Parts: sequence; structure tokens; C-alpha cells
Amino acid sequence: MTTDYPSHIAGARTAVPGAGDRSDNVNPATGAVLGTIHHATTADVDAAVAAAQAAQPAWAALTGAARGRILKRTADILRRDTAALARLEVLDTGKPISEALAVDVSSAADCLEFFGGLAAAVQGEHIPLGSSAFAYTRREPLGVCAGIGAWNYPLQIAAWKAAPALAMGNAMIFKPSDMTPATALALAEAFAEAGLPAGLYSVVQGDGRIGAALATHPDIAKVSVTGSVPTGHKVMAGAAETLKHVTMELGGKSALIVFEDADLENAVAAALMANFYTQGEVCTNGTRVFVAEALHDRFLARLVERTAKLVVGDPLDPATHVGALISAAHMDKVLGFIETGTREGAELAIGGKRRTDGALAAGNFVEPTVFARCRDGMTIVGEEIFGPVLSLLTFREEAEVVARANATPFGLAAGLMTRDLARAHRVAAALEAGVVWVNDYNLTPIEMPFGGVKRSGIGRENGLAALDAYSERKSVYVSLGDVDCPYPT
Ligand code: TXE
Repeated sequence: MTTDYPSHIAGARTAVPGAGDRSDNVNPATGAVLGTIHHATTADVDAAVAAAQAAQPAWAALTGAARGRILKRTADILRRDTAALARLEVLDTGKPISEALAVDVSSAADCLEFFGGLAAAVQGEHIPLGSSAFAYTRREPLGVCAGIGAWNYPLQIAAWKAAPALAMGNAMIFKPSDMTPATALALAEAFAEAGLPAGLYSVVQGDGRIGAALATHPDIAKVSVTGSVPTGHKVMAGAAETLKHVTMELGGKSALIVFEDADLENAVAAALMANFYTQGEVCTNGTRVFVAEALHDRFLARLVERTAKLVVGDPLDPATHVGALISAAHMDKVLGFIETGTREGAELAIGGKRRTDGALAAGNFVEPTVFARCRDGMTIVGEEIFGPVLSLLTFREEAEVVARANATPFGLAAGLMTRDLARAHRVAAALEAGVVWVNDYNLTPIEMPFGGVKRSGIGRENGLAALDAYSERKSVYVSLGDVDCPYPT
């Protein structure tokens, strides 16, 4: 049985078939067609914008507490429906069910809860200006905001954009990736059940063309995109026409640095977390693992030993650690990088092949792969692969490794493993990255601002910073005396 994935505009699913293009939603693990995505048209985008404009002023006029209650109710609904939502996410993305249950759904619920709680705490400032005047600031919503999502964390991305936008009194129109249409739609239904008025969260299905229609729409005030660097360029250029606010969560080629004094087991565990979660399709992945020369052989041996134990398999099986890559085309790209790595002289320590045994033959499965003895100039060390491919490099000096870690146009994340407190903070400060993990990797609690520097992005999601990203500060100057005017009376 297949499903239809229409848009969800003004509180309801749109008609099926719609007037726009159609495409198949394919299960990456089996190649089976899950259903038909009914792409929005630009007229649908206009309808979503009109519905948002109609609903947003009354929403902004509510108390923060009233808005927050609806967000928190939505979080409860997501938690109640965790099993069903996790399954939807697995069918669309190919990621292991154990991850979808533990991370994807709860991260979205945490986000709605966090911003639901904060909505009532948003305050302006009072600015004293002597005895005859003062000023104050009002935190005002931007109006209609747009979110454009990637396919690796569809529900989490939709929540990370919608929750702070709605908490601040905006409306959100969200476009999921056309490879993962299901859970943004499920979120629309959870919002409706929680009592969110129609028009405040709409979903428009489609590809980059619908994304571009959002980025350039004259009545949309802000666009937040999660995706590749080239898409970020296009969205920002489109948004420039109407001078929109932008938040850009783009790609990365992050470094994980393992110093000589690191706890070996923790360092290996962090390297696994930094590379093989969601089959390596994580923007923050620490794919360049720099290990102190003195630790290298022991680290590599243990890394290979633990990688060999990872179960590649059916994403719906709770025992699976590594699922299917998003599409056959993406798998071919990842396998191409692996081939290039070998050709350029990296040593394949483990993995490197597509898995085609039994039922896996129908899906996009690639073994977790470790390349040892990599060098900085290699293609696999320079480019974002977005698959389960770890490049191991060695270093001698702290200053040397920091310089090499920073020698990339990207700047999303970094990690370091050491027992030396001073070094930890010195290196965290020196790394050019939006997020640095000390003695761990890839944790993104909702309380912590998240985003990149350099080509990895602009702006921050999560934490208190996200409220700034979805609001303006209006300054109100109040005079308590007469107007001091130099002109003749
Ligand atoms: O990203 P795209 P994809 C990176 C990663 C991956 C690559 C491709 O390197 O291999 O991106 O993934 C919409 N105007 N990341 O193809 O193409 C598009 O429809 C407006 C990093 O998913 O950048 C989708 O909804 N929108 C990332 C979204 O942008 C446009 C996670 C992302 O698509 C558009 C996933 C346009 N001109 C992939 N063109 C991360 N940072 O987490 C496309 N889109």
C-alpha cells in the first residue's frame, strides 16, 4: 500500500492529486515506492503565505504563555506518537530505528518543550537616558518565516525551525526535502491536534524550485535553510532581493583531535559517534580524525576492532547500527569517494564496500569505512562525503594540528579529546568552528546554540540565540519633557 504526501496549507492537507509535479518517495533500504509526493505549485506557496499572513497577527497578540502551551502540547503529542513517528522517519531516511527512537523524535519534542517554556520569558529592555527620557525595546516577530529542510533529520529540522519561530509569534512555512516528505506533515497534524490555529505552520512539498519560491517570496521575512553549501549560496542570493533575514545551516568537514593524553576508549567511542551515526549523513561529523602520533597504532587497532562489530542491516531492526544511505545516487557518490581515497594512496583499514548480501541488495548500504594514513591534500580529507567514511591522520604538535584542522573553508564543528584542562580550552578557542565538543562528539542539546562559521553557515539555531533569529528589537524612545528644538519659535 502506498501513501500520498500532499502539502498541508491553512490547517488541512491539500487536494490529491494537486496541480503540481509528482514524484515517488522511495524507501532507501528496499527501493520500494512508499508513495507519491504531490509537489506544491507557486500558487500553493502564495496560498500558504496568505494563510500565514491572516493568522499571524492574532497569534503574535497572544501572551507568550498561551503560545507556549500549544508548543508544549505538541511536544507531548510527539512523545505519545514516538513509535509511529520514528518508523516514518526510518522509512523515509533509512536511518536505524534505534536512533530515530532515541534521538530524532525526542530532539523534536525537546525543542518544542524548550521554546514553549521560553515563550513566556521573552522580555524587552529598559534603557535609562537621564531624567528627561528613557527608551525601551520590544521583541517583535518578523511575520511570515520559511524553513527549508534537508533529508538527514527531517522531523528534527522542521521542529528546530518551527518551534522558535512560533514561540516568538511568527508563522512558519516549511518545505521538507523531496526525499523525506512524511514527518514534516506529521508535525503539521500534531500542531493542529494541539490547537495551533490554521495557517501558522504550513508544509509545502517540492524540490529546489519550491525552496526558491520561498526564498524569493516578497511577503516572507526570513528564510532558514539546512542543506549543502551551494544551496545556501542560492537561497541567500534569492533572499537578498527582498533583504530577508537568513539562517544557514550548511555542510562541514569537521575535525576530531585526539591528543596523546586522551582516554583511548573514549576517544575511539567519540570517533565512532563522529562518523557512523545516521550512516555518516550528519553535517557536524568529525570526518577528519587527527590522532597524536604516539597513540596512533593503538587507536587504529581499537577503532577497527569496534567498527567491525557494527551491524549494517535493515533499519527497522533494533539491532542495526548502520542503515541505508538516502538514495542510490548518493550511495554512488560515497562509493566514488572511497575509490578516490584508495587511488590517492589512503590505506583502507576496514570497510569500503557496498553491502549486497540478501535483502540488502535492494537498498543503499555501504560498510562503515576507515581510511588510515591519510594526508591533508587528499580528496577524501578535503570534501564533505556525507557517508560512513572516516579519514585518520596523525600529528605531532598542538599548534600544527590546530592549523591543519582550520585549513578548510568549512567551520561547522570540531571535537577534541584530552585530559589537559588548559589545553582543552585553549584549543577550543583556537578552532574555527561554530560548535566544539570537549571529550565527546555530536551531542546537540536544544539548550546549546548550534550553527557554523565560514562556509558552514550564518546564524544560530537552538538555545536563546534562536529567539533572536526570529525576532526584531524595536527601540521606543520616550521623552518626559519638552522638545528641545533649536529652530526659532
Ligand atoms: O541538499 P540540498 P541535499 C549536504 C551534504 C549532501 C548535500 C546534498 O553535503 O550530500 O547537502 O543534500 C532545497 N532554493 N547536506 O540534496 O540540495 C532542497 O529541496 C531553495 C548537509 O538534500 O542542499 C532541500 O529541501 N531551496 C545538510 C534543501 O534545500 C533549495 C544535510 C537541501 O537541499 C534550492 C543534508 C534552491 N535553489 C545535506 N535547491 C546539513 N547541513 O545538515 C535545493 N533546495
